[in-house]
Amino acid sequence: MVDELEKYRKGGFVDVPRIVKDSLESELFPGMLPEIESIRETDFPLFTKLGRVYLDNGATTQEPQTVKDRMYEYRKSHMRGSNHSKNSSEAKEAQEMWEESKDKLSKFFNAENYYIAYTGGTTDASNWIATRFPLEKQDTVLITEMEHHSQILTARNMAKKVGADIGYVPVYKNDGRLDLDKLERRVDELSGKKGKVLLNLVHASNVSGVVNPVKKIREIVGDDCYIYLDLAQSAGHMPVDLDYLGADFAGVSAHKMYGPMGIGAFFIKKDCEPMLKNDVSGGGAVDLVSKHFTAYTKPPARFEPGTQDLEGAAEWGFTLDYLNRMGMDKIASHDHAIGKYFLGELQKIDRVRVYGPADFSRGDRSALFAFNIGNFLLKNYGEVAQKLDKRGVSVRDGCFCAHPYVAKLIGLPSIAHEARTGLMKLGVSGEMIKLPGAVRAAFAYYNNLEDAYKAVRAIDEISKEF
Ligand code: ALA
Repeated sequence: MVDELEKYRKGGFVDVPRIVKDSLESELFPGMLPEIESIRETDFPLFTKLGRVYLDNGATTQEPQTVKDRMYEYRKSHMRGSNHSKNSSEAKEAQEMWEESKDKLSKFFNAENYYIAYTGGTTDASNWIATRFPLEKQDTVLITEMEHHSQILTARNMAKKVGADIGYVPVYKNDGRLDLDKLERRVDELSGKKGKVLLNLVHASNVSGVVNPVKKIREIVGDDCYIYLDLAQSAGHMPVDLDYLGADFAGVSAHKMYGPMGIGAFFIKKDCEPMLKNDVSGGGAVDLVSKHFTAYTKPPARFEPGTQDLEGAAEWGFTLDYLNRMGMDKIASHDHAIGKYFLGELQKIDRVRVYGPADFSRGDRSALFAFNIGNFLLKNYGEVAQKLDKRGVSVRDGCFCAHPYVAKLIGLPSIAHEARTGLMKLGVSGEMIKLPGAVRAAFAYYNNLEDAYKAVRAIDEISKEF
């Protein structure tokens, strides 16, 4: 395929407009969705109408028109009901929809051995594990260096409350992959110690695109270590089989998988449910309350106090129907095909440095790419993102809510990062203190080859301006 593609190289870049004109996309980029143009026309007409190349899919994704329409019809034809009322027709109907949506989630993630509680999103789910996990002084929370702040801060908060230890599992600075040997050593050391171990683990990184080998990690850490898995960046891009991966707990957001904003889910392996505390509570989570006693209700209701986002759940259910029709395998292949092409071209642009694995050969990379133009100390990422936006390309720039990981990937010594953070905590500010970041382009199944091509050409042009 590579050789074939080389025939279409013109002025240093693969001549995508010619390939498209000759309808050779599927032949030259195996794995691409053959129906991509009709998907865009039916479900994402705004891309063409507004002339946007949307590559900020790591931050949030776009919702298909089919899902929006279905939700609109649902709202038009249904009266609202609450999850607390039992006998009104509206409440019954709303609760049926809610159960149906949960059922769809359970099937989608192969999570029949899990309880599912709705949350506000992945950050909310990280906070849930941090408030409900029965951490004690003799326990340890392990956090990988590639975690999002929602995983780091919540873990630190929970550990601080009881005086438990925190440990970091290092990543390799060249490609951002997790150091599995060090993880194994760390867990071995802890096995002689009294106390539980909880590992906060991201499935797919929002900075480097590294996809962690969760199943292998489960084997390494053994059954005695609890794993909380952050699915924010993987769920919309690849099939996720929770039962196979073997996580004890997991969190996900609907809006990163083409669904509505403001709703997510928290998965709890049924065996692990009894240990979880009721520190987030309220109406609906109980069977009986007296002035001095509380009889909590059964899971998952005991994890879902208050009036829930029943409409969000319905909409998410419609999204899951849509994704099931598309097929997550096909979505993953498409992401890969476009991502491979984009990465190859990006690497050819002078002075562009891409972080994370340099290719897709090990099957542990997603189509999300953080990069810098020139030395990271230039801190030009904001300007690059603005210039891309002016050319119609949406990306995210900054430190992606993963400061320790970004610092390591760009090559800032850990001591320098600690010193900067310490100074900032003391109120010192200024350009010197600010952590340098990067620009990030993240693909989704609705991006086509031209999107990637336009972004590559724009980045090339911009690179010459610095
Ligand atoms: N964590 C999200 C991102 O990486 C918001 O953009």
